[in-house]
Amino acid sequence: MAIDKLPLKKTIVKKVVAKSATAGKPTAKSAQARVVSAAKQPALSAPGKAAAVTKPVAKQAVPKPGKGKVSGKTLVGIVMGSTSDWDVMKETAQMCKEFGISYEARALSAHRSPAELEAWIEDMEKRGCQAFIAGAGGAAHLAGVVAAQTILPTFGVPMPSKYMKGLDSLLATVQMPKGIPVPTMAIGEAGAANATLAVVAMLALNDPALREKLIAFRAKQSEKVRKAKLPELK
Ligand code: RP5
Repeated sequence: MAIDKLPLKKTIVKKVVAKSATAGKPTAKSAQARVVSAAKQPALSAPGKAAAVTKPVAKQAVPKPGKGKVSGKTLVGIVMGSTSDWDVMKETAQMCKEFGISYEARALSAHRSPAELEAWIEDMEKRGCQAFIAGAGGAAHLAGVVAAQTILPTFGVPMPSKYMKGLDSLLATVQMPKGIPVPTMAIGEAGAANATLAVVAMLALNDPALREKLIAFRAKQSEKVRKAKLPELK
């Protein structure tokens, strides 16, 4: 249902970050995700229930289906226009895993499966989602379409594309009309990882444990740079 048609109580205006959901110890269960083939996507099941899972096109290992929850909430909705985006978008999921944040990853297209996308967004809101990350390539409308249907922060990740090297994806994602913002990341893996880091920073505002994790992450990163040595000349 489009957000302008929702009665106010159905939107998530008053939802706050669930401290308990992100402050707990990360477990293997906490970061499991679903990746569902857009092409083989069945009609979405009832809210809260997982749709049937099919094999992604990409050859790399994909997290086991289901159970992408901590304390009953799925905090981050990761969506991509095609399973072919997973190779890049798995960086978002990986970063969620690193911070112990629950997520659900889906392949749903703004163009090829708009009804399923809309239903998923609504379902995610009901399940306590706090932010969406959307990655798509080419005429990349996905992040904008997600942002148009929710008031939750929605971050865009432009996918590299075959002929225009992701410039098309970047412009399509970032050039949003006034009123529906899509904070847009860099093209590719760095953008995918940074999208999650942006969500982490947002959630950390109300979650001291997550804030500490983010500070530790930055410190570790700085230390790595400090210790880095350039190779000697031969
Ligand atoms: C976009 O078209 C997807 O996000 C993907 O980046 C691109 C190509 O999709 P496939 O043809 O590989 O499914 O919608």
